[in-house]
Amino acid sequence: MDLSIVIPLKNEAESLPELESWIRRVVEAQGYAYEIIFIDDGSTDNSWSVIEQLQAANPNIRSVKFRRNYGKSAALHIGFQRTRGNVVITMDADLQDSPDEIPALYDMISGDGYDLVSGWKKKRHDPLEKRLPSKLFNAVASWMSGIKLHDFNCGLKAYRSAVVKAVEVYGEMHRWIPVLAKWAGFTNIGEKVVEHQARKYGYSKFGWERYVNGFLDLLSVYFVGKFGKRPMHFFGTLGVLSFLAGFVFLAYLSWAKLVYKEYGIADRPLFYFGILALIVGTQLFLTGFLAEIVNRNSASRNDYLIEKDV
Ligand SMILES: Nc1nc2c(ncn2[C@@H]2O[C@H](COP(=O)(O)OP(=O)(O)O)[C@@H](O)[C@H]2O)c(=O)[nH]1
Ligand SMILES: [Mg+2]
Repeated sequence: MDLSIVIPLKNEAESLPELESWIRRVVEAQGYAYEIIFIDDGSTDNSWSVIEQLQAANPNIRSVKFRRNYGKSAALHIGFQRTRGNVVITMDADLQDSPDEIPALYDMISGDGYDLVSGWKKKRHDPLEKRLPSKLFNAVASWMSGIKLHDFNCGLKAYRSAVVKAVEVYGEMHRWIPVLAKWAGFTNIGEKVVEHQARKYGYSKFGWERYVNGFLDLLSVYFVGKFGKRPMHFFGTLGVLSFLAGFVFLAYLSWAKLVYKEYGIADRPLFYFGILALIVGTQLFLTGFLAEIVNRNSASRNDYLIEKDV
C-alpha cells in the first residue's frame, strides 16, 4: 500500500464528509493505493455515525472509536500502529489542512528521501492571540531541539512508515514527533509550506495551556533523549560539583576556625552556601541512583533501533 492517512478527531461531525470526499478526489486522481484511518477520540457529537456512513461507502476507510477521550497523542499512537502504507500522512479533521497538499508531501517522502516532512502554516488563518504565542513557542522549540522547523504544532505531517513504527507518541508528545524522530535516528527532516484555511465548522479544542504543557514536554523529550539511558551522568555530574563546592566552602571555614581561631563562622554567608551545596549535591546524586534503578527496571532499557543487520 502506498499511503495511509491518519486523522485523529474529536467532535468534527460537520467537517468529515467534506474532508473525506476531498481526500478521495485527490488521492484517486493520483492513483495511490491508500487507506484513511479515522480515530474518533471520545466525540460527543455524531462524528462516529458519520464515520460509519463514510466507511460503508468507501472500503479504503478504517476507523477506531475510543471509549472516552484520551487526547491527540493517544489517537495518533493507535492510528500509527494500524498503518500499512509506505508513507503516512497525518492531518487535522477540521478542514484547516488542505488535502491538496497530499501529493507533494507524498513525493517528498517517497521521492526526495525525507524521513519526515512537517507542514508549515506560513500564512495562518487564526486569530492573532493564537499566532503570536505560537511564533514564540516555535522559535524556542527550534532553538532547543536543533531542528529547523517553523511550525512544530502543524497537524499536517508526512512520515516514512519506519518513523511512525519506531517512535512512540504518548502524553501530549504529538507536537514533538520531529524531536522524537531525530533522537531515533531519522534525521532527514524537511518542511513544506502548506495552505491553511480558517475553521469552517465547530471550534478549536486547544487553548493557551498547550504552550505551557508543550514546553515542559519539550524539556522531557530533550532530557529523556539525551540522558534517558544514562541518567547518572546528568545528576551525578551536577551532584558531584555541588557536593565538592560545599565541601570546599566548609573545609575553608573549618580551617579559618581551627587555624586562625576565627569566631562566628556560622554568621558567614559562605557557611550556609556550603551546607546547602552539600545537601543539594547529595540529593542530586541520590536522584541519579534512583533514576538508574528505574532505568534498569524499565522495559525499554535495551531498546535500540537497528537500521541494517546483514
Ligand atoms: N484525538 C483527538 N483529536 C483531537 C482532540 N482535540 C482536538 N483534536 C483534533 O485535532 C485537530 C486540531 O484541533 P483544533 O481544535 O482544530 O486545534 P487548532 O487548529 O490548533 O486550534 C482536529 O482534527 C481536532 O478534531 C482530542 O482530544 N483528541
Ligand atoms: Mg484546527
